[in-house]
Amino acid sequence: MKRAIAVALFCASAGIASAQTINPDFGGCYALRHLGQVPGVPANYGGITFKFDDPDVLLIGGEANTENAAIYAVRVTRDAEGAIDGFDGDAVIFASAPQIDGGLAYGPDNVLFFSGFPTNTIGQIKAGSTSPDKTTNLDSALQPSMGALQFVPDGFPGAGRLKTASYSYSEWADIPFAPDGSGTFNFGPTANSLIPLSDGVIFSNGPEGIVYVQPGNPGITKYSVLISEFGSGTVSCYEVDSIGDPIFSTRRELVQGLFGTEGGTRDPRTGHFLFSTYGGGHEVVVVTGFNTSCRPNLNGDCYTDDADFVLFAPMYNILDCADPAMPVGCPADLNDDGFVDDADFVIFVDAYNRLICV
Ligand SMILES: [Ca+2]
Ligand SMILES: [Ca+2]
Ligand SMILES: [Ca+2]
Repeated sequence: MKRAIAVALFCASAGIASAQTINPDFGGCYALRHLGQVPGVPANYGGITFKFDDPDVLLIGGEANTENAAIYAVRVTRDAEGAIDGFDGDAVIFASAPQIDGGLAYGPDNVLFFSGFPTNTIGQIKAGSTSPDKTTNLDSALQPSMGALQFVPDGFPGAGRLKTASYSYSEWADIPFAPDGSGTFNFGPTANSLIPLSDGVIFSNGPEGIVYVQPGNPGITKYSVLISEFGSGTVSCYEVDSIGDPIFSTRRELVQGLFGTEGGTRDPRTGHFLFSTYGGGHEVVVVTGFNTSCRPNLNGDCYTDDADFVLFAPMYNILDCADPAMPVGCPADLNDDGFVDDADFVIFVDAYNRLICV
């Protein structure tokens, strides 16, 4: 078992954090693991994701924001606990992706979507294609330029919706989309929602990567989204609303002191969070300590233990999620059937017996 070391960083009030740290307010369960540069991928790095049919192949943008940009594929290596610890050989070109920025994600039918900067475009690459099958400008829906994009994963509020964010305006958008009959998709013309990701200062946070994280992860008790923020040199965590949009007032910085925070994704095997950096060291960083599913960890610390049972038991006694006495969100309804009963207790006990959520 590896434990994160909570590093207290003290810096002058007017100074800039010079080291990369995990915010200890998240419980001390997370740790940074620097994988370094990806062999064979030219700087600067853009978005990252895992190949839809191989959880050990990482896709990453190279020569980001240029006409020559491409998506590269590289196989990852893992330690004895299954956590990613490096790369196996040189990356190879997977597909061209002109202007690729921080957004790279699979959508319906395993079409690979990427954001383009400063063109404010979404490119779409069908499975098997080695160049974009379609590129669409989104100026009518979103202030130029993206930035980021992501689809809300299954099981989250707003599952299946497409989210983007303007880097230049630090503004988040929910974008409508529909099949175009050719295996790709049409967008817009206007956003379903527009959410400022700054407190009024244009170019402040600079969103680049979007990654959803579920409750039960340390320090996270509600459905949330991590945003790689280039402008502020952070990865920040926001609770999300009923359609998966971030609630700005809940912003908390998870990783601080970064330079060039770019795309983000999660390891399909472990749930660990990975992000790339653009410029500076241009590298890939893993944040260990996330899990794929640990909702019985009701208090959001590192373990499922007696402290969680103390929260579970009264909800089990209330039983009905519709009962006014039930805590908001009925968090102990672990199978989402509207009741906290023996079926949930079985799920709870399994996690309790394992103690550590991995
Ligand atoms: Ca960028
Ligand atoms: Ca706990
Ligand atoms: Ca239940």
